[in-house]
Amino acid sequence: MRSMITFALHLIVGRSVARLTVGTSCINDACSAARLTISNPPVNLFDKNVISDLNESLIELTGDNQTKVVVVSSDVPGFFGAQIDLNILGSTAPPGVNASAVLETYYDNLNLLLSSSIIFIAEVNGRAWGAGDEHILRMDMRFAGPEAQFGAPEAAVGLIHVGGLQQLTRLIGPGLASEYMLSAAQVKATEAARIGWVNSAYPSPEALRNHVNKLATRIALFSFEALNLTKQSIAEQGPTQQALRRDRARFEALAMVPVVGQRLANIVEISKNQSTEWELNNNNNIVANLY
Ligand SMILES: *[C@@H]1O[C@H](CO)[C@@H](O)[C@H](O)[C@H]1NC(C)=O
Ligand SMILES: *[C@@H]1O[C@H](CO)[C@@H](O)[C@H](O)[C@H]1NC(C)=O
Ligand SMILES: *[C@@H]1O[C@H](CO)[C@@H](O)[C@H](O)[C@H]1NC(C)=O
Ligand SMILES: *[C@@H]1O[C@H](CO)[C@@H](O)[C@H](O)[C@H]1NC(C)=O
Ligand SMILES: CC(=O)N[C@H]1CO[C@H](CO)[C@@H](O)[C@@H]1O
Repeated sequence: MRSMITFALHLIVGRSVARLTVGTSCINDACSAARLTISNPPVNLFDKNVISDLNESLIELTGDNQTKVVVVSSDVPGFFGAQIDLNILGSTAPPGVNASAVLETYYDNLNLLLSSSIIFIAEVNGRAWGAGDEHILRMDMRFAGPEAQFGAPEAAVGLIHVGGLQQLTRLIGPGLASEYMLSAAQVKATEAARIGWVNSAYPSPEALRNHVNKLATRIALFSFEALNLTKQSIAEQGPTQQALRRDRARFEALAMVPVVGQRLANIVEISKNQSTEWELNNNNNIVANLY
């Protein structure tokens, strides 16, 4: 049913056909406020399909001269977005998959969220671990529902929260960012709202959606130019592209360490290839099972 509605909206606004893992729909009549829905059950793993569908969707929306605001959400219960598919990072990439090309697209997407003139709003009512958290941190605003949890598992793997580390540090400050990232903590919605990881938290999914839709619709009343230049100016307070390049170099150096590769392979194995049961409590499971 949902995909039929999405498809009908595509026809109405002349958008291209829905992709496998990322759906597009309109929030207001003009479709200047739109929604991207990530749909890669069971855990919204950032696998090669999500990464390439997101890339296409972001490029299409940025170039359409119509979309001003995009809400990004999930239709997978319990998850906004899990980690990256660890098979891509480790030595277990399936045959025919060019892991380094997938990773390049992953970083392109993180950069597009910052450089696009579109205002991105994360609507999070599920777990945002690793890659999921890196994406929301690069959006312009974040809001949480009762099922939301946030966390950077990377330190427990032997890596860094590459695409989100600098943003999180600016949002919540170096002391709290150190505490949460260095301990690979799992942070609930109300705590995330209290410290500024998200703007605010809502007691029900309906209240969350109502707030986000109203906000997106109101922002979409205003001119492209004012929205874009406000975003560009705010970005001057944020980390530079060079900062991400330096963090990528740090990440890649750590990923080459043999014990890290071993740990990635261990996690793929004992998590039964990142199963739902494992991912529900990902960070705590890594700590409990590997240390
Ligand atoms: C958007 O506007 C630019 C500049 O006016 C134009 O070059 C481009 O073709 C437009 N794109 C679409 C999809 O209409
Ligand atoms: C894999 O992707 C990288 C980066 O995009 C590219 O440089 C390389 O040529 C690709 N390798 C193959 C075998 O296609
Ligand atoms: C947004 O503003 C930047 C300047 O800060 C400009 O380079 C870019 O072309 C603008 N984008 C749009 C879509 O107007
Ligand atoms: C593990 O999961 C990934 C991502 O869903 C999938 O591409 C891969 O085929 C799976 N590997 C095995 C051995 O099941
Ligand atoms: C694989 C793919 O489509 N990559 C694209 C992702 O987005 C960037 C723009 O930032 C394009 O240059 C890539 O071609």
